[in-house]
Amino acid sequence: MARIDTLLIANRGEIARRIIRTGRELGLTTVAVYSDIDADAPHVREADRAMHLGPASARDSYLNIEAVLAAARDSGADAIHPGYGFLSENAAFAEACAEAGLIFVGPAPASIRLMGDKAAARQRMAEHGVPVLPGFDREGADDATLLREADRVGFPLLIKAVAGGGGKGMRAVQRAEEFEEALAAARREARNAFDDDRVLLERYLPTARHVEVQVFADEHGNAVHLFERDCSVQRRHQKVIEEAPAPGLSEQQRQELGQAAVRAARAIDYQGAGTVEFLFSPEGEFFFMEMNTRLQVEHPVTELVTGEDLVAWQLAVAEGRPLPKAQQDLCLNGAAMEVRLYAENPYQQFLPSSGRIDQLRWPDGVRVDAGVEQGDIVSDYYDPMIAKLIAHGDDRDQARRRLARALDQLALTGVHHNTAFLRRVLLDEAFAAGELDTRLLEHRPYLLEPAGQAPEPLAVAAATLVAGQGQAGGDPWSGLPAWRPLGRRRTLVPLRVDEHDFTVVLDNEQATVADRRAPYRLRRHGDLFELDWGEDRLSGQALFFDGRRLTLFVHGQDYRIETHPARESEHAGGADDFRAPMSGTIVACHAAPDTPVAAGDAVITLEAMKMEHTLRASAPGTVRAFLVQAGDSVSEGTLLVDFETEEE
Ligand code: MV4
Repeated sequence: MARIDTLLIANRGEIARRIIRTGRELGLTTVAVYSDIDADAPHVREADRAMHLGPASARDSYLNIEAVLAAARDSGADAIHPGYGFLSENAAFAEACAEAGLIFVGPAPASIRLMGDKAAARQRMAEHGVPVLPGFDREGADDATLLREADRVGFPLLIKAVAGGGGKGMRAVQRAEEFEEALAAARREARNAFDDDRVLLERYLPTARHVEVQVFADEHGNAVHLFERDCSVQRRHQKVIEEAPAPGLSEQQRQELGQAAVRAARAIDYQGAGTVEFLFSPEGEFFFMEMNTRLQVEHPVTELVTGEDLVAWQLAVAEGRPLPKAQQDLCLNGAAMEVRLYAENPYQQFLPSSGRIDQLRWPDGVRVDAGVEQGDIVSDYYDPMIAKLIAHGDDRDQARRRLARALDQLALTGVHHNTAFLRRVLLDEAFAAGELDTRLLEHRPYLLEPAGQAPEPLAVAAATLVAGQGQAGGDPWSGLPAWRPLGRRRTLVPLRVDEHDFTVVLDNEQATVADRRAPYRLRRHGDLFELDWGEDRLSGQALFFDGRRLTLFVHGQDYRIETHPARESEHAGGADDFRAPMSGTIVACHAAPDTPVAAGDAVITLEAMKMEHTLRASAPGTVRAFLVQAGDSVSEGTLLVDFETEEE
């Protein structure tokens, strides 16, 4: 039995931190590696030691086998954990580790190689009674043979790259007439992507779920599964939400799936952590898709429902110890759900967004596996995942609601992110009902579209927060100019929410904005707030005061609120004639609404410091509405009149 004292983590970001955490708990010395731009990255700060690899580009650093092995040698590491991505499924790297006398925390090179060949994997599975879809996977078939076999397999079918995986180099073919052209395209794509143009054919299952099973095996002949995860919600083969257990499976289906996955692991003499992916049909049949020979991004949902530490399991297997538990000692507890928070721009086809994380506050009540903290950089060299948020609950709906609530309590600025999108999916009716399939997002394109929050409730929330400032000590918003009522019934708060100007009138527990007047109630706990305004309910965070700026985080989106819009702004025409020049009380409104007013006409009068000030139109126009009435107290800068100047 080998012993691991010093563990080098050949990765970065959240997964490096995740592995360091368990390494530390187990009393190991942890060694991080880093590229030029990661010298101050969180995983480097947290490891016991850190070794420099090379330039920022992954090829020169985290993918550089020689550099990683040199770092292991120089740091005295006896094992390397590859995490996911980078070198984790590189058989040559696993081999090089063995040759250098290092333990590779993962399966044997032969297992990685076999599962990397999708045709060989399919054949091996079929031989061992793991269900596969009808297909054709014989080595070295020419195009004429493939065309003949396509007819036998039947349409629609998929052409898959043998060297592919994760959806790369995949082509659906609906009819025989389209086959030859699709084959040529698939081969071209595969040659470009993998330098290998071999393909296989498989009957296409158009509506199916992605259900995968976590398996573990050791060198003593033990193999178990840790139940399944449903990862059906994907966007362009990128997983968006993962959960365990898969909703709607019967106990019998769950057992059959688990047993098939264990058969798959045994079929290739597997060791360590693996994931067997299945397509799960609406009829409840399942078919082998592929096997991932690494710890997966979504492993935390399995950890939350089993209570096991999968990294600790991996290290046990790597040391040659038996699996920590037998199948009958493993059980499911409740449900867990994970979302992947990405630095990407929903306004630009979800392109990666890079930059410094200016402001960041993680929510309570969920597990957060994050790659960055406030002040850290999301660079465009690596995967733009910021964090995974994982909720546990007694059942699926509780986990789902906890996760949605956590997204409401997340605060993040500096990069674009997909929080609002994730929240919309979590709250989607079909998703909430557990009606999962891999085309859920395709069928609901509106979930992908950025939907701006209706600004009126936001304005009310901002105004009440601002008006209520000073009620509790040590508020983050105590630096704001005060908008308290000056001894009278009404308070007016001028605001700019993004590009929109509002004046919110608060009186007698009623808030008025635009033409809507409704009772409001605001509750606050620290930075969190919850507003009821008529039928609307809005909850979020109010944060980060910067002079006159308030940032509200509502429903995953951040809104900049200026609480005292500057006079010299681009605000339309003569309206700025009618801001209160100083704090005071309205005495009279002179002009009639919707009636023309000439330049120089008196429009409104206020009293301040025992003097009356009459505000006049500087140009001809029309009073659209008075935003105040006689007797109101107003503070300096308050917009008093909605005034429209005449077109020139
Ligand atoms: C399929 C399939 C339907 N029928 N195979 C996508 C990734 C790769 N692992 C294989 N994939 C698929 N293989 C057959 N015979 C549908 C997909 C698929 C998919 C699978 C899981 C999650 C999302 C998906 C999105 C599109 C296609």
